[in-house]
Amino acid sequence: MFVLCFMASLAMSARNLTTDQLSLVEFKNRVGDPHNVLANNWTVSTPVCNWLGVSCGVKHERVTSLNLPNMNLMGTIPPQLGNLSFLVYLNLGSNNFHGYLPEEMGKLRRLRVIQLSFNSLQGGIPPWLGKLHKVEELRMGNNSFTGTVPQTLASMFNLEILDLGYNQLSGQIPSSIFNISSLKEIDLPGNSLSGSLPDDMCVHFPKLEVLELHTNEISGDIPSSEIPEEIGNLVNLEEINFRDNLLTAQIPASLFNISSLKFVSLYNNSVSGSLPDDVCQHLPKLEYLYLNFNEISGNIPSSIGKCSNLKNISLSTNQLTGHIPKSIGNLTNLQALYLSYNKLEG
Ligand SMILES: *[C@@H]1O[C@H](CO)[C@@H](O)[C@H](O)[C@H]1NC(C)=O
Ligand SMILES: *[C@@H]1O[C@H](CO)[C@@H](O)[C@H](O)[C@H]1NC(C)=O
Ligand SMILES: *[C@@H]1O[C@H](CO)[C@@H](O)[C@H](O)[C@H]1NC(C)=O
Ligand SMILES: *[C@@H]1O[C@H](CO)[C@@H](O)[C@H](O)[C@H]1NC(C)=O
Ligand SMILES: *[C@@H]1O[C@H](CO)[C@@H](O)[C@H](O)[C@H]1NC(C)=O
Ligand SMILES: *[C@@H]1O[C@H](CO)[C@@H](O)[C@H](O)[C@H]1NC(C)=O
Ligand SMILES: *[C@@H]1O[C@H](CO)[C@@H](O)[C@H](O)[C@H]1NC(C)=O
Ligand SMILES: CC(=O)N[C@H]1CO[C@H](CO)[C@@H](O)[C@@H]1O
Repeated sequence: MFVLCFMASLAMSARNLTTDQLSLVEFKNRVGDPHNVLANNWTVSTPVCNWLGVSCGVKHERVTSLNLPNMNLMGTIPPQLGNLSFLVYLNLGSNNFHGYLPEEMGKLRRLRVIQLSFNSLQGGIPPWLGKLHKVEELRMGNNSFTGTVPQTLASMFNLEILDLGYNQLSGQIPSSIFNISSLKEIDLPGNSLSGSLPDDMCVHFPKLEVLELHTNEISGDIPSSEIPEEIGNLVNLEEINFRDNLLTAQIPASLFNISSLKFVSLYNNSVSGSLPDDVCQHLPKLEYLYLNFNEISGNIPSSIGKCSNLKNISLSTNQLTGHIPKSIGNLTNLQALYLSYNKLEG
Protein backbone atom coordinates (compact mmCIF):
# COMPACT_ATOMS: atom_id res chain seq x y z
CA MET A 1 0.00 0.00 0.00
CA PHE A 2 2.70 2.43 1.05
CA VAL A 3 4.73 1.54 -2.01
CA LEU A 4 1.73 1.99 -4.26
CA CYS A 5 0.92 5.42 -2.85
CA PHE A 6 4.53 6.39 -3.06
CA MET A 7 4.74 5.30 -6.66
CA ALA A 8 1.48 6.99 -7.51
CA SER A 9 2.62 10.31 -6.10
CA LEU A 10 5.94 9.92 -7.84
CA ALA A 11 4.18 9.23 -11.12
CA MET A 12 1.95 12.24 -10.62
CA SER A 13 4.77 14.63 -9.90
CA ALA A 14 6.84 13.08 -12.70
CA ARG A 15 3.95 13.60 -15.09
CA ASN A 16 3.69 17.23 -14.25
CA LEU A 17 7.37 17.85 -14.15
CA THR A 18 7.43 16.14 -17.51
CA THR A 19 4.99 18.75 -18.74
CA ASP A 20 7.37 21.43 -17.56
CA GLN A 21 10.17 19.65 -19.34
CA LEU A 22 8.15 19.50 -22.58
CA SER A 23 7.50 23.23 -22.32
CA LEU A 24 11.19 23.90 -21.84
CA VAL A 25 12.07 21.66 -24.79
CA GLU A 26 9.65 23.71 -26.91
CA PHE A 27 11.28 26.85 -25.53
CA LYS A 28 14.71 25.55 -26.52
CA ASN A 29 13.52 24.51 -30.00
CA ARG A 30 12.08 27.93 -30.73
CA VAL A 31 14.76 30.14 -29.30
CA GLY A 32 17.88 31.11 -31.20
CA ASP A 33 20.94 30.01 -29.21
CA PRO A 34 24.04 30.94 -31.22
CA HIS A 35 26.44 30.10 -28.40
CA ASN A 36 24.76 26.75 -27.69
CA VAL A 37 24.34 27.49 -24.01
CA LEU A 38 21.21 25.34 -23.85
CA ALA A 39 22.60 22.52 -25.99
CA ASN A 40 24.96 21.22 -23.31
CA ASN A 41 22.63 19.95 -20.67
CA TRP A 42 19.09 20.75 -21.72
CA THR A 43 18.93 17.09 -22.74
CA VAL A 44 17.00 14.00 -21.64
CA SER A 45 20.08 12.60 -19.94
CA THR A 46 20.07 15.44 -17.40
CA PRO A 47 17.15 15.85 -14.96
CA VAL A 48 15.24 18.99 -15.94
CA CYS A 49 15.77 20.57 -12.54
CA ASN A 50 19.51 20.53 -13.23
CA TRP A 51 19.32 22.21 -16.59
CA LEU A 52 21.24 25.40 -16.90
CA GLY A 53 19.15 28.25 -15.49
CA VAL A 54 16.33 25.98 -14.31
CA SER A 55 15.41 25.44 -10.66
CA CYS A 56 12.56 23.51 -9.16
CA GLY A 57 10.58 23.94 -5.98
CA VAL A 58 11.12 21.56 -3.12
CA LYS A 59 7.46 21.08 -2.28
CA HIS A 60 5.89 20.34 -5.65
CA GLU A 61 8.98 19.47 -7.66
CA ARG A 62 7.96 21.75 -10.47
CA VAL A 63 9.98 24.32 -12.37
CA THR A 64 9.86 27.51 -10.31
CA SER A 65 12.70 29.52 -11.78
CA LEU A 66 14.00 30.19 -15.27
CA ASN A 67 17.12 32.28 -15.00
CA LEU A 68 18.83 32.87 -18.36
CA PRO A 69 20.17 36.42 -18.46
CA ASN A 70 22.96 37.51 -20.76
CA MET A 71 23.13 34.35 -22.91
CA ASN A 72 22.75 35.90 -26.37
CA LEU A 73 19.41 34.13 -26.78
CA MET A 74 17.31 35.45 -29.66
CA GLY A 75 13.97 35.14 -31.42
CA THR A 76 10.57 35.68 -29.91
CA ILE A 77 9.54 34.50 -26.46
CA PRO A 78 7.69 31.21 -27.10
CA PRO A 79 4.08 30.91 -25.82
CA GLN A 80 4.95 27.56 -24.24
CA LEU A 81 6.49 29.53 -21.42
CA GLY A 82 2.90 30.01 -20.25
CA ASN A 83 2.74 26.28 -19.41
CA LEU A 84 5.30 26.60 -16.63
CA SER A 85 2.51 27.15 -14.18
CA PHE A 86 4.69 27.02 -11.06
CA LEU A 87 7.11 29.64 -12.31
CA VAL A 88 7.94 32.24 -9.67
CA TYR A 89 11.08 33.80 -11.12
CA LEU A 90 11.64 34.63 -14.78
CA ASN A 91 14.83 36.31 -15.94
CA LEU A 92 15.47 36.59 -19.67
CA GLY A 93 17.14 39.99 -19.34
CA SER A 94 20.08 41.15 -21.49
CA ASN A 95 19.39 38.86 -24.43
CA ASN A 96 18.26 39.62 -27.98
CA PHE A 97 14.59 38.70 -27.80
CA HIS A 98 12.29 40.67 -30.07
CA GLY A 99 8.60 40.68 -30.95
CA TYR A 100 5.56 40.70 -28.70
CA LEU A 101 5.22 39.12 -25.29
CA PRO A 102 2.98 36.05 -25.64
CA GLU A 103 -0.39 36.42 -23.98
CA GLU A 104 0.07 32.92 -22.50
CA MET A 105 2.45 34.48 -19.98
CA GLY A 106 -0.67 35.93 -18.36
CA LYS A 107 -1.31 32.41 -17.01
CA LEU A 108 1.77 32.51 -14.81
CA ARG A 109 -0.10 33.57 -11.69
CA ARG A 110 2.67 32.60 -9.32
CA LEU A 111 5.27 34.92 -10.84
CA ARG A 112 6.99 37.28 -8.44
CA VAL A 113 9.83 38.51 -10.61
CA ILE A 114 9.71 39.37 -14.31
CA GLN A 115 13.07 40.55 -15.63
CA LEU A 116 13.04 41.18 -19.39
CA SER A 117 15.15 44.35 -19.54
CA PHE A 118 17.75 44.91 -22.25
CA ASN A 119 16.11 43.07 -25.12
CA SER A 120 14.34 44.40 -28.22
CA LEU A 121 10.80 43.52 -27.23
CA GLN A 122 8.07 45.39 -29.09
CA GLY A 123 4.39 46.19 -28.98
CA GLY A 124 2.43 47.60 -26.11
CA ILE A 125 2.98 46.90 -22.44
CA PRO A 126 0.42 44.06 -22.25
CA PRO A 127 -2.70 44.79 -20.19
CA TRP A 128 -2.81 41.15 -19.01
CA LEU A 129 0.15 41.88 -16.74
CA GLY A 130 -2.51 43.19 -14.37
CA LYS A 131 -3.62 39.60 -13.81
CA LEU A 132 -0.30 38.74 -12.21
CA HIS A 133 -1.10 39.93 -8.71
CA LYS A 134 1.95 38.45 -7.03
CA VAL A 135 4.58 40.20 -9.10
CA GLU A 136 6.93 42.25 -6.95
CA GLU A 137 9.45 43.23 -9.63
CA LEU A 138 8.48 44.11 -13.17
CA ARG A 139 11.58 45.05 -15.11
CA MET A 140 11.13 45.66 -18.81
CA GLY A 141 13.40 48.66 -19.31
CA ASN A 142 15.61 49.18 -22.38
CA ASN A 143 13.32 47.53 -24.92
CA SER A 144 11.21 48.99 -27.73
CA PHE A 145 7.81 48.95 -26.10
CA THR A 146 5.38 51.53 -27.47
CA GLY A 147 1.96 52.87 -26.53
CA THR A 148 0.81 53.87 -23.11
CA VAL A 149 1.28 52.48 -19.63
CA PRO A 150 -1.87 50.36 -19.18
CA GLN A 151 -4.30 51.17 -16.36
CA THR A 152 -4.46 47.49 -15.47
CA LEU A 153 -1.00 47.56 -13.93
CA ALA A 154 -2.76 49.07 -10.93
CA SER A 155 -3.96 45.53 -10.14
CA MET A 156 -0.42 44.41 -9.45
CA PHE A 157 -1.08 44.91 -5.76
CA ASN A 158 2.30 43.66 -4.63
CA LEU A 159 4.47 45.54 -7.07
CA GLU A 160 7.59 47.02 -5.50
CA ILE A 161 9.68 47.81 -8.58
CA LEU A 162 8.21 49.13 -11.82
CA ASP A 163 10.95 49.60 -14.40
CA LEU A 164 9.77 50.53 -17.88
CA GLY A 165 12.55 53.03 -18.55
CA TYR A 166 14.11 53.60 -21.97
CA ASN A 167 11.25 52.45 -24.13
CA GLN A 168 9.03 54.51 -26.43
CA LEU A 169 6.08 54.89 -24.13
CA SER A 170 3.88 57.93 -24.47
CA GLY A 171 0.73 59.43 -23.05
CA GLN A 172 -0.11 60.17 -19.48
CA ILE A 173 0.92 57.88 -16.63
CA PRO A 174 -2.43 56.49 -15.44
CA SER A 175 -3.19 57.92 -12.05
CA SER A 176 -4.19 54.47 -10.80
CA ILE A 177 -0.51 53.48 -10.90
CA PHE A 178 0.07 55.98 -8.15
CA ASN A 179 -2.31 53.94 -6.00
CA ILE A 180 -0.04 50.89 -5.72
CA SER A 181 1.05 51.47 -2.17
CA SER A 182 3.68 48.70 -2.18
CA LEU A 183 5.83 50.54 -4.74
CA LYS A 184 9.40 51.29 -3.75
CA GLU A 185 10.83 52.21 -7.14
CA ILE A 186 9.25 53.84 -10.15
CA ASP A 187 11.69 53.89 -13.06
CA LEU A 188 10.18 55.38 -16.20
CA PRO A 189 12.97 57.57 -17.62
CA GLY A 190 13.77 57.90 -21.29
CA ASN A 191 10.24 57.67 -22.66
CA SER A 192 7.86 60.31 -24.04
CA LEU A 193 5.44 60.29 -21.16
CA SER A 194 3.47 63.50 -21.03
CA GLY A 195 0.73 65.25 -19.17
CA SER A 196 0.84 66.13 -15.55
CA LEU A 197 1.16 63.96 -12.50
CA PRO A 198 -2.00 63.36 -10.49
CA ASP A 199 -2.68 65.80 -7.69
CA ASP A 200 -2.72 63.13 -5.03
CA MET A 201 0.24 61.15 -6.35
CA CYS A 202 2.14 61.18 -3.10
CA VAL A 203 -0.66 60.19 -0.79
CA HIS A 204 -0.43 56.46 -1.32
CA PHE A 205 3.30 55.88 -1.33
CA PRO A 206 4.60 55.28 2.16
CA LYS A 207 7.37 53.04 0.79
CA LEU A 208 8.57 54.93 -2.26
CA GLU A 209 12.37 55.23 -2.35
CA VAL A 210 13.13 56.07 -5.98
CA LEU A 211 11.14 58.20 -8.41
CA GLU A 212 12.95 58.32 -11.77
CA LEU A 213 11.01 60.14 -14.43
CA HIS A 214 13.83 61.97 -16.16
CA THR A 215 13.86 62.56 -19.92
CA ASN A 216 10.14 62.60 -20.57
CA GLU A 217 7.65 65.33 -21.45
CA ILE A 218 5.93 65.64 -18.12
CA SER A 219 4.50 69.10 -17.73
CA GLY A 220 3.74 71.09 -14.70
CA ASP A 221 0.16 72.07 -14.96
CA ILE A 222 -0.12 70.43 -11.57
CA PRO A 223 -1.51 73.16 -9.34
CA SER A 224 1.56 74.21 -7.41
CA SER A 225 -0.28 74.01 -4.12
CA GLU A 226 -0.82 70.29 -4.66
CA ILE A 227 2.66 68.82 -4.91
CA PRO A 228 4.01 70.80 -2.00
CA GLU A 229 1.69 69.46 0.65
CA GLU A 230 1.54 65.91 -0.60
CA ILE A 231 5.15 65.28 -1.42
CA GLY A 232 6.02 65.48 2.26
CA ASN A 233 4.25 62.10 2.69
CA LEU A 234 7.10 60.34 0.94
CA VAL A 235 8.98 59.54 4.09
CA ASN A 236 11.30 56.99 2.47
CA LEU A 237 12.11 58.83 -0.73
CA GLU A 238 15.85 58.91 -1.42
CA GLU A 239 16.00 59.84 -5.06
CA ILE A 240 13.79 62.09 -7.13
CA ASN A 241 14.78 62.77 -10.71
CA PHE A 242 12.73 64.93 -13.07
CA ARG A 243 15.67 66.03 -15.22
CA ASP A 244 14.77 67.04 -18.80
CA ASN A 245 11.02 67.40 -18.48
CA LEU A 246 8.65 70.32 -18.96
CA LEU A 247 7.68 71.09 -15.38
CA THR A 248 6.60 74.67 -14.87
CA ALA A 249 5.48 74.38 -11.27
CA GLN A 250 6.82 76.48 -8.44
CA ILE A 251 9.55 74.67 -6.60
CA PRO A 252 7.62 72.85 -3.87
CA ALA A 253 8.75 73.94 -0.42
CA SER A 254 7.83 70.66 1.17
CA LEU A 255 10.23 68.84 -1.15
CA PHE A 256 12.84 70.11 1.27
CA ASN A 257 10.99 68.45 4.13
CA ILE A 258 11.70 64.88 2.99
CA SER A 259 14.54 64.08 5.31
CA SER A 260 15.37 60.77 3.60
CA LEU A 261 16.43 62.48 0.35
CA LYS A 262 19.91 61.87 -1.05
CA PHE A 263 19.46 62.89 -4.68
CA VAL A 264 17.28 65.63 -6.15
CA SER A 265 17.33 66.67 -9.79
CA LEU A 266 14.95 69.07 -11.47
CA TYR A 267 17.67 69.96 -13.98
CA ASN A 268 16.38 71.48 -17.23
CA ASN A 269 12.71 72.19 -16.54
CA SER A 270 11.03 75.55 -16.14
CA VAL A 271 10.58 75.39 -12.41
CA SER A 272 10.21 78.81 -10.79
CA GLY A 273 9.82 80.24 -7.32
CA SER A 274 12.57 80.50 -4.76
CA LEU A 275 14.40 78.24 -2.36
CA PRO A 276 12.80 78.24 1.09
CA ASP A 277 14.84 79.91 3.87
CA ASP A 278 15.09 76.62 5.73
CA VAL A 279 16.13 74.75 2.57
CA CYS A 280 18.60 72.48 4.33
CA GLN A 281 17.07 72.37 7.79
CA HIS A 282 15.57 68.92 7.20
CA LEU A 283 17.92 67.32 4.67
CA PRO A 284 20.76 65.72 6.59
CA LYS A 285 21.40 63.07 3.92
CA LEU A 286 21.28 65.16 0.75
CA GLU A 287 24.32 64.55 -1.47
CA TYR A 288 23.27 65.82 -4.91
CA LEU A 289 21.16 68.87 -5.66
CA TYR A 290 20.70 69.68 -9.35
CA LEU A 291 18.39 72.60 -9.99
CA ASN A 292 20.28 74.07 -12.97
CA PHE A 293 18.52 75.28 -16.13
CA ASN A 294 15.34 76.48 -14.47
CA GLU A 295 13.83 79.83 -13.53
CA ILE A 296 14.48 79.81 -9.82
CA SER A 297 14.78 83.29 -8.31
CA GLY A 298 15.55 84.84 -4.95
CA ASN A 299 18.62 84.34 -2.76
CA ILE A 300 20.59 81.25 -1.92
CA PRO A 301 19.52 80.78 1.71
CA SER A 302 22.39 80.57 4.17
CA SER A 303 20.82 77.42 5.63
CA ILE A 304 22.34 75.65 2.61
CA GLY A 305 25.36 75.18 4.85
CA LYS A 306 23.34 72.68 6.90
CA CYS A 307 23.22 70.09 4.13
CA SER A 308 26.47 68.74 5.49
CA ASN A 309 26.62 65.74 3.15
CA LEU A 310 26.29 67.72 -0.06
CA LYS A 311 28.78 66.59 -2.70
CA ASN A 312 27.51 68.37 -5.77
CA ILE A 313 25.29 71.44 -6.02
CA SER A 314 24.30 72.89 -9.33
CA LEU A 315 22.19 76.01 -9.34
CA SER A 316 23.57 77.50 -12.56
CA THR A 317 21.40 79.07 -15.26
CA ASN A 318 18.63 80.38 -13.03
CA GLN A 319 17.58 83.86 -11.87
CA LEU A 320 19.24 83.76 -8.46
CA THR A 321 20.20 87.11 -6.92
CA GLY A 322 22.05 88.35 -3.87
CA HIS A 323 25.27 87.16 -2.27
CA ILE A 324 26.75 83.71 -2.12
CA PRO A 325 26.27 82.68 1.52
CA LYS A 326 29.45 82.16 3.54
CA SER A 327 27.93 79.01 5.02
CA ILE A 328 28.75 77.20 1.78
CA GLY A 329 32.25 77.09 3.23
CA ASN A 330 30.92 74.68 5.90
CA LEU A 331 30.16 72.04 3.31
CA THR A 332 33.27 69.95 3.81
CA ASN A 333 32.12 67.12 1.53
CA LEU A 334 31.53 69.39 -1.42
CA GLN A 335 33.23 68.32 -4.65
CA ALA A 336 31.46 70.52 -7.16
CA LEU A 337 29.61 73.82 -6.95
CA TYR A 338 28.03 75.39 -10.04
CA LEU A 339 26.53 78.86 -9.72
CA SER A 340 27.22 80.37 -13.13
CA TYR A 341 24.62 82.17 -15.25
CA ASN A 342 22.69 83.77 -12.42
CA LYS A 343 22.51 87.34 -11.16
CA LEU A 344 24.60 86.78 -8.08
CA GLU A 345 26.83 89.53 -6.74
CA GLY A 346 29.50 90.07 -4.19
C1 LIG B 1 24.49 22.32 -16.72
O1 LIG B 1 25.32 23.35 -17.24
C2 LIG B 1 25.66 24.35 -16.33
C3 LIG B 1 26.49 25.40 -17.05
O2 LIG B 1 27.31 24.84 -18.00
C4 LIG B 1 26.40 23.78 -15.15
O3 LIG B 1 26.64 24.80 -14.20
C5 LIG B 1 25.55 22.71 -14.51
O4 LIG B 1 26.25 22.10 -13.46
C6 LIG B 1 25.16 21.68 -15.54
N1 LIG B 1 24.32 20.66 -14.92
C7 LIG B 1 24.58 19.36 -15.00
C8 LIG B 1 23.64 18.46 -14.25
O5 LIG B 1 25.50 18.94 -15.65
C1 LIG C 1 1.72 24.45 -23.93
O1 LIG C 1 1.27 25.66 -24.46
C2 LIG C 1 0.91 25.62 -25.80
C3 LIG C 1 0.64 27.03 -26.29
O2 LIG C 1 0.24 27.86 -25.28
C4 LIG C 1 -0.27 24.67 -25.96
O3 LIG C 1 -0.74 24.65 -27.28
C5 LIG C 1 0.18 23.31 -25.53
O4 LIG C 1 -0.90 22.41 -25.56
C6 LIG C 1 0.78 23.30 -24.16
N1 LIG C 1 1.47 22.06 -23.96
C7 LIG C 1 1.37 21.35 -22.85
C8 LIG C 1 2.17 20.09 -22.81
O5 LIG C 1 0.70 21.67 -21.89
C1 LIG D 1 19.42 51.93 -21.87
O1 LIG D 1 18.99 52.75 -22.93
C2 LIG D 1 19.48 54.09 -22.86
C3 LIG D 1 18.84 54.90 -23.96
O2 LIG D 1 18.89 54.22 -25.17
C4 LIG D 1 21.00 54.10 -22.96
O3 LIG D 1 21.48 55.40 -22.82
C5 LIG D 1 21.54 53.25 -21.83
O4 LIG D 1 22.93 53.16 -21.97
C6 LIG D 1 20.94 51.86 -21.89
N1 LIG D 1 21.41 51.15 -20.74
C7 LIG D 1 22.18 50.09 -20.88
C8 LIG D 1 22.71 49.51 -19.61
O5 LIG D 1 22.40 49.60 -21.96
C1 LIG E 1 -6.93 55.27 -5.44
O1 LIG E 1 -7.36 54.67 -4.23
C2 LIG E 1 -8.34 55.41 -3.56
C3 LIG E 1 -8.58 54.78 -2.20
O2 LIG E 1 -8.33 53.43 -2.22
C4 LIG E 1 -9.59 55.48 -4.41
O3 LIG E 1 -10.57 56.23 -3.76
C5 LIG E 1 -9.23 56.14 -5.74
O4 LIG E 1 -10.35 56.12 -6.60
C6 LIG E 1 -8.09 55.42 -6.41
N1 LIG E 1 -7.67 56.20 -7.55
C7 LIG E 1 -7.44 55.67 -8.74
C8 LIG E 1 -7.07 56.61 -9.82
O5 LIG E 1 -7.53 54.47 -8.95
C1 LIG F 1 16.64 70.31 -21.99
O1 LIG F 1 15.70 69.32 -22.37
C2 LIG F 1 15.33 69.40 -23.74
C3 LIG F 1 14.27 68.36 -23.98
O2 LIG F 1 13.25 68.50 -23.04
C4 LIG F 1 16.53 69.16 -24.62
O3 LIG F 1 16.16 69.29 -25.97
C5 LIG F 1 17.60 70.19 -24.28
O4 LIG F 1 18.76 69.90 -25.00
C6 LIG F 1 17.90 70.15 -22.80
N1 LIG F 1 18.79 71.25 -22.47
C7 LIG F 1 19.88 71.09 -21.75
C8 LIG F 1 20.65 72.32 -21.45
O5 LIG F 1 20.25 70.01 -21.33
C1 LIG G 1 7.82 70.90 6.96
O1 LIG G 1 7.71 70.11 8.14
C2 LIG G 1 7.39 70.87 9.28
C3 LIG G 1 7.47 69.98 10.49
O2 LIG G 1 6.97 68.70 10.21
C4 LIG G 1 6.02 71.49 9.11
O3 LIG G 1 5.69 72.27 10.21
C5 LIG G 1 6.05 72.37 7.85
O4 LIG G 1 4.75 72.86 7.60
C6 LIG G 1 6.51 71.57 6.67
N1 LIG G 1 6.70 72.49 5.55
C7 LIG G 1 6.13 72.30 4.38
C8 LIG G 1 6.39 73.34 3.38
O5 LIG G 1 5.50 71.31 4.13
C1 LIG H 1 28.53 67.47 -10.54
O1 LIG H 1 27.40 67.55 -11.40
C2 LIG H 1 27.68 68.00 -12.72
C3 LIG H 1 26.37 68.20 -13.41
O2 LIG H 1 25.62 67.01 -13.44
C4 LIG H 1 28.57 67.01 -13.38
O3 LIG H 1 28.89 67.47 -14.70
C5 LIG H 1 29.86 66.87 -12.57
O4 LIG H 1 30.64 65.85 -13.14
C6 LIG H 1 29.55 66.53 -11.14
N1 LIG H 1 30.78 66.64 -10.40
C7 LIG H 1 31.15 65.78 -9.45
C8 LIG H 1 32.45 66.02 -8.81
O5 LIG H 1 30.43 64.84 -9.11
C1 LIG I 1 -0.31 17.68 -18.69
C2 LIG I 1 -0.56 16.83 -17.49
O1 LIG I 1 -0.45 15.65 -17.52
N1 LIG I 1 -0.90 17.46 -16.40
C3 LIG I 1 -1.34 16.78 -15.21
C4 LIG I 1 -0.62 17.29 -13.97
O2 LIG I 1 -1.23 16.79 -12.79
C5 LIG I 1 -2.59 17.11 -12.66
C6 LIG I 1 -3.09 16.70 -11.31
O3 LIG I 1 -2.65 15.44 -10.99
C7 LIG I 1 -3.37 16.46 -13.78
O4 LIG I 1 -4.73 16.78 -13.69
C8 LIG I 1 -2.84 16.96 -15.11
O5 LIG I 1 -3.47 16.29 -16.16
